[in-house]
Amino acid sequence: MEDCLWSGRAVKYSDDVARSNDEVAALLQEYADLISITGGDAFRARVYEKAARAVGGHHADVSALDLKGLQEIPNVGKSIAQKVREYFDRGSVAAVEELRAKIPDGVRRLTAIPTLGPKKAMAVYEELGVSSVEELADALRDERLRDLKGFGPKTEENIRHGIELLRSAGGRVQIDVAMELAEDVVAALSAVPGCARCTYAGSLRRMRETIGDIDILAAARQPAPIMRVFTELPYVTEVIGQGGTKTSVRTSRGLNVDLRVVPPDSWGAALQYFTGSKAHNIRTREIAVRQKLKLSEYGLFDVESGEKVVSGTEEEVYARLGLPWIPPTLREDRGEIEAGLRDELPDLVTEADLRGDLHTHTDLTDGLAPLEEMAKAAAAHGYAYYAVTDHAPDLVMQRMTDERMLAQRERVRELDGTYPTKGRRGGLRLLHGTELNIGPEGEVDWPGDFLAGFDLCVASVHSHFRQSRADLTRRLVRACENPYVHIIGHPTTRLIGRRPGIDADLDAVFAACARTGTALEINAHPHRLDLRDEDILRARRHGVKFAVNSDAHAVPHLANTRYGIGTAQRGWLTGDDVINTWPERRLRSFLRKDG
Ligand code: DGT
Ligand code: CA
Ligand code: CA
Ligand code: ZN
Repeated sequence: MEDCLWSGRAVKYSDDVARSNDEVAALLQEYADLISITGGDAFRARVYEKAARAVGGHHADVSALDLKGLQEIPNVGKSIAQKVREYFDRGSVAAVEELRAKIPDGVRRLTAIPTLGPKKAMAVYEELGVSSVEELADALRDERLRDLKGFGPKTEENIRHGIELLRSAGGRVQIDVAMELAEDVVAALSAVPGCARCTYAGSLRRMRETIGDIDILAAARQPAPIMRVFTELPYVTEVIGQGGTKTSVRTSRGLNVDLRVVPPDSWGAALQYFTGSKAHNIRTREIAVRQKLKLSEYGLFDVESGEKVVSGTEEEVYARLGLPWIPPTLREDRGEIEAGLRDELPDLVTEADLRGDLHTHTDLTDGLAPLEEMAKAAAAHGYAYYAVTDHAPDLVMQRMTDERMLAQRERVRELDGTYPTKGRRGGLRLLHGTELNIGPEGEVDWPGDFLAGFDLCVASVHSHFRQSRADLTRRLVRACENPYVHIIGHPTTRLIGRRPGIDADLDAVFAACARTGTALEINAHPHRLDLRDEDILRARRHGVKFAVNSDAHAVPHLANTRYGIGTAQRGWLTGDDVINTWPERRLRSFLRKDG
């Protein structure tokens, strides 16, 4: 369970000791701040503060320590050790997220500045009414921060530096951060009189897992009014470049936005150009050249006459090149041109194809919402079936027991079929499942007779990420061979920008999945997107089936499946490849391993 608070930052890979320990120290310090800000127990806040300092100064890499090792650090007790493990295993800590969610939006925006903690953010918000990075920069310039208690010249310098860091964040951001901002910009510009069309292009339209900058395209006869509204959007902090039809801006969200305004009769060519990828465009341009056409950002032209070929839509552009329309998620020059020329493009899976979600949590473990709320939301989403898969006991911090699991099962059975589903006949079918932990030897939490009681078992690696390649491979293959395991959850365990995937022989794992009828998850959380697109392409060649799951820990996470579907499309998957697009009967037959 993660929200977007930190995700506006640059995403970088780094795995060194200092980095892990600093991350945890910052997290614990933040938690201490959040406890005080939200009026929690002062003693408890101090306990976390002390632990933060101890972790920050610890000599060994805390990410490599287990619960016992963590508790050997001074001032780190069991509950803190569990939070640290949770952070490395899941990428976030439920208790921290819960408190973060209680903080006003303005304060959250301010804490996007890497050097501004929640306590100081709360102070400037409450004392000065400052609720954006831009306003904070103004307050700094007007020397209004000086009068606040606890704000010295050193603090000012830190904040100034933090704002610079945020603005210059040259790195890439996660797709959800970019998507939220892009949808906002598109909505604002579409409302401008004279704007005939507006959409986002670039890597975001191709649904890449991280986004360098946002490319917005608008069609209008008069660019000026659209440009003006664009530069005046509240989160635009600086105009970097401006020409007649192009404007580039920095935003307070940690990424830049490029806007192009083109005449309506060039829309198709411009959209095709700015969607990319560059590699795909090079191929389409070559095809154009062979047909005595010139394809550029300005449109499609006849080379001999120099005349513009009307290209109102992308379909027209592709048709002119002798190609069917190619879905943006395929435009990476990974064979889509050849497949298009042969008219063999895959019939890609879409969000509308999904009939259910097969990996979700409730507040019985680390989810935020009770079973009833999650199920109700799933029904409202239009799903036909929905699997509840809370954590199994080996993830000790989740305190699962047989009794609690069986009590949940009873409740799931009572609720099965009772939630009317939007646009479908019959109520939402609930499956009772669990997310098992794949142990260091490939073993899972429960013996077969207990596992047999579940409708569905997801099995995931949550620990011992640094075993040898041979061990990690054997571990995953064993999990596949377990007759009660149906889906391997977030198969590589990577966290985008934070933790690389485990070093296993994926081809061996994919072969085992195909052989045993075990599906691979495409975990749709934007921090994970695991499997990633390239691995999906490989797995598909082995004949593996997939499940696009939200791994939701709260109701809003159910909607993350859009990113999972984007990733599945980038892996060329069709509905037939994805088990949770199948009718319930076919799914149940797969789960019984009927073949
Ligand atoms: P990003 O921003 O790094 O996530 O990736 P893109 O693909 O959005 O790249 P960006 O923003 O530099 O450019 C947007 C699109 O514009 C790109 O996908 C294709 C097109 N484009 C940009 N520069 C070139 C170029 O030099 N040649 C060609 N053929 N196309 C280009
Ligand atoms: Ca871009
Ligand atoms: Ca760009
Ligand atoms: Zn999960």
